[in-house]
Amino acid sequence: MEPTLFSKIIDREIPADIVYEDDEVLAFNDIDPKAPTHILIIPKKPIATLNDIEEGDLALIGRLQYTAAKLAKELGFAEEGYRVVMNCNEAGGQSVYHIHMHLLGGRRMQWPPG
Ligand code: D5M
Repeated sequence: MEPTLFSKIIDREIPADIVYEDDEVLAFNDIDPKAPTHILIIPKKPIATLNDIEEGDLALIGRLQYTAAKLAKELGFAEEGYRVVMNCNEAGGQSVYHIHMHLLGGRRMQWPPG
């Protein structure tokens, strides 16, 4: 897989506003926030799209969701509510081909999304 913007953030080749990191996961503020809190949670393992997840990645994907809930609790909007979104491929709105979970909080969300 070609290095993406997000692998460069993992490798500290380009800066990001990192809010959480462990051995497997990195979370940083989205550069173009769509809510008062908009964090991207990514695996350090490069996986291009949701379609490329393998059975061996299942715990890692769970860790992304676990991290989202943990951050929502720490930031104080877990009870009020929040949204997580993962876009897949062009029609799904994916622009960076390293899977990422958007954590959006701090405002009331609309449904359906655009
Ligand atoms: O989401 C890709 C997201 O990545 C989009 O919300 C903008 C964000 N982005 C792009 N470049 C950066 C940098 N350098 N730092 C932080 N956030 C960034 P997608 O679901 O692929 O459309």
